[in-house]
Amino acid sequence: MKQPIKHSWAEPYKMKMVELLKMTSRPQRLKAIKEAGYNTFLLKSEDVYIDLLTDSGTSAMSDRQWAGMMMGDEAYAGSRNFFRLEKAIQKFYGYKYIIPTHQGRGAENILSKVLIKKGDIVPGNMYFTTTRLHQELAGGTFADVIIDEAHDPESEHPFKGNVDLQKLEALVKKHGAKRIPYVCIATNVNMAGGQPISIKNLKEVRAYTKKHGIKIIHDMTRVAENAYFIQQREKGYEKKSIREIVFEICSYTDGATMSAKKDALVNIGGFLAINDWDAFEEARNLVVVYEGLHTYGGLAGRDMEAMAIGIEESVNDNHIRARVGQIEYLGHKMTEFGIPIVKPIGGHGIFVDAKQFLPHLSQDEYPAQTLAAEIYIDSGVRTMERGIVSAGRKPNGENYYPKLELVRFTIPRRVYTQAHMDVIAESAYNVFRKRKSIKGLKMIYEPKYLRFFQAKFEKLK
Ligand code: PM9
Repeated sequence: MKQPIKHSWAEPYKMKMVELLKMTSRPQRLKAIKEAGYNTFLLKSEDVYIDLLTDSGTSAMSDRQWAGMMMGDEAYAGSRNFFRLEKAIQKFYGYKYIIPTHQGRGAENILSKVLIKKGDIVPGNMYFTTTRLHQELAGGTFADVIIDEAHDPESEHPFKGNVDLQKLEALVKKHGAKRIPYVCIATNVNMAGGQPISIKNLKEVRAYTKKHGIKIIHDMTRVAENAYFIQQREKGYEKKSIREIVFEICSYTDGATMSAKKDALVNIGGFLAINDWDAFEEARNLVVVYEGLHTYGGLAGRDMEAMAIGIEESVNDNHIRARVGQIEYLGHKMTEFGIPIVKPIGGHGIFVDAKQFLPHLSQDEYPAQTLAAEIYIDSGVRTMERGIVSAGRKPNGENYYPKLELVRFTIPRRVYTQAHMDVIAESAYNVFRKRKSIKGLKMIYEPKYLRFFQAKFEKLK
């Protein structure tokens, strides 16, 4: 008798409704990208075939979530959906006090204003664009304490999101623990390619920060994906459920900012969670200035209900296995075509190494921005630059030159099929074949903040 075959990662859901997509011709796409200043953020979504710009707010909600939307209690104060959300966060993540916000950066703004004083240093396991900007606007300076392997697309380290404790210790020695209000720990580090932190490393960071009276704030935007990699790769966690691992991760931290538009499967929403009463009290007061009353924080009651249900669905083992399985399928396909991607394959997308893909372009010719535009022209697949444009400028005006110059093929949750993954890989391959003839870009408009969203470019001759 032959051995049984292990079931593949097939989706634990079926389709009940579909959204029709517009197909475009190459001349139409050439015109559209030129008009968009070669910035995929400035394309009209109806000119896009497969949209891999982001996994943020692009998930397909379940029938349970849509049913929950009908149960929205739109009272200005004390909506029952807020209490449902508060309960879900306490149950699945274990944080004590909760403030809803319109999305992740709303929580980052309030947290930074509450915890950071001018001149403070905020260590983190790699920067994220909005997170670092809010830290800087509050008078702080971000310091990268991620392990060196995270900056190397070729490194196969299983936990590239880990903190280098020596880097952290050097900061504490240099500035003193009093100047470090918290360490920001992201689960499944976005800018590193969706790479996880291990429980072992997180426990070490907890022990060290506790000794020095420093808080850990958890950017838990993709915590369930991180938990999946722990389950697959970390000794002792093979038999634990995603739900248990997520809860354990949160237990080593003092609070969290969450963009619920990713792991938590909603189209809008976020929250700030904190265990310390005094910090919570101040945050609860500030939220009324920037977001709305502390029981809705910029959201409708129905949004909070969908989030409460999404949180529960996001920690389901079958869901997360299919989620990451689809990304691994695309990553293997790209690797078979010889396309250089960040290794190991991450949790929310495939990150193509534009420096290796277009080695004839200097970083000042924007290789990742160029590649994202070329992929769109080839097939109508929309991706996103994660390199020098995203990195922006230092407060003194100099450009950051990040080691990683990547194009992110971000996969929305529960949206596309395996055949879509095939088309995406084929398009990347078509562009790869003619890569030597591709010319770079020149920036012709640069906004002051988060320039990658609105910058405009022109083709170099
Ligand atoms: N991330 C993303 O596409 C959306 C905006 S930037 C293109 O990856 C982390 C780790 C994020 C994140 C957003 C935010 C901010 C915080 N932390 O977008 O404000 O990946 O909900 O969250 C985006 P909001």
